Amino acid sequence: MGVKKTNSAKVLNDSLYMSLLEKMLLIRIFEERAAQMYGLRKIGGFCHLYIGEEAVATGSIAAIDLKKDYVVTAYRDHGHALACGMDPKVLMAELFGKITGCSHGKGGSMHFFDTEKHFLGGNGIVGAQIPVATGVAFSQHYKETGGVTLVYFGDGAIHQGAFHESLNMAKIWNLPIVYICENNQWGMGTFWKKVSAVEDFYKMGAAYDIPGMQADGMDVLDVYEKTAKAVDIAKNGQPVLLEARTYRYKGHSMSDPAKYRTREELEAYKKQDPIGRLKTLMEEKNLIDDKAFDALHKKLKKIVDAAVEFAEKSEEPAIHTIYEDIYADKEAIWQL
Ligand SMILES: Cc1ncc(C[n+]2csc(CCOP(=O)(O)OP(=O)(O)O)c2C)c(N)n1
Repeated sequence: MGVKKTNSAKVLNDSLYMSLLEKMLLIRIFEERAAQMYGLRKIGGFCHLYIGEEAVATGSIAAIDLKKDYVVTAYRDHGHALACGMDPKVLMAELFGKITGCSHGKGGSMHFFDTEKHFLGGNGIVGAQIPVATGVAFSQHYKETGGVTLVYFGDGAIHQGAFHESLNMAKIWNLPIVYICENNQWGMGTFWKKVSAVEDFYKMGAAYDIPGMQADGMDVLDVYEKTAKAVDIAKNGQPVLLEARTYRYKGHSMSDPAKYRTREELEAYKKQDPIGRLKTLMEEKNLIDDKAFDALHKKLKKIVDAAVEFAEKSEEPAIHTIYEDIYADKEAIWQL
């Protein structure tokens, strides 16, 4: 067995391959089930699936230490929440709008959140999570916790002023943060090259003297290694911009039939499927075979089945709780 060292304390070894495969497969099965439940109208509101992009959250979050590091993302947040170790039951219940959900059933798909797991959402406003995460990194720096923050955003969000203002502040304050652009190539129905002055997003940090890196977002091992390097740099007070080139298989949200792209384009990316690629590599290393993969699939499917059952059986939040959990200060404006 070859052990590949990174600059970080973490190393790529056999058990890490297995845990990366397991995590990506859990995200895939969880989301396929969520799509099915959406079709049955068990889930309402917006629901953005991460299918195809699993390697980005899985590889990058595996490279950090969630005892002190933090994760902040946008509305396409199911994969990041699961990669941070959130319970699929609590997440499915949130999708179902039940009281047992992580946001008491009042946040839904876009507002997964768990402070204990160091997962700070789940944000619906495009780009708004970037300054929030910059603030989290400021706190880590100020309190000298030794932690870093990973913040994720899309190719659509990178052109927001909030991104540029955040990078400038992160640089002048030497913040421990890695800005991760999940370039899935489509901002709703707009192809990224139509709206971007640059073709390589990782270069956009240069204006703020922030180093950039690029990862193959369909390759979980590449994402892992690049993130580990970026985190080592960020820990020394140098923010980093990491672009992960990836692809979403489904429409922007459940209501989008994705007619703006060709079947050929989609099929080309499916051939590079991150789960299939890791499985093939693990087969070559004799770490897995079809039988073991099927057993793993079965085990994870049971976890997701249990999550659906839990969500089905849970209660809806009582109507009188409608104004709770809105403000940090319990004295909400309507009560004054
Ligand atoms: C400030 C703001 N503008 C517009 C929207 C509507 N909107 C939601 S998602 C989206 C596209 C964002 O694309 P991208 O950043 O590439 O992320 P992806 O959905 O591909 O993950 C838009 C325009 C919004 N939620 N917030």
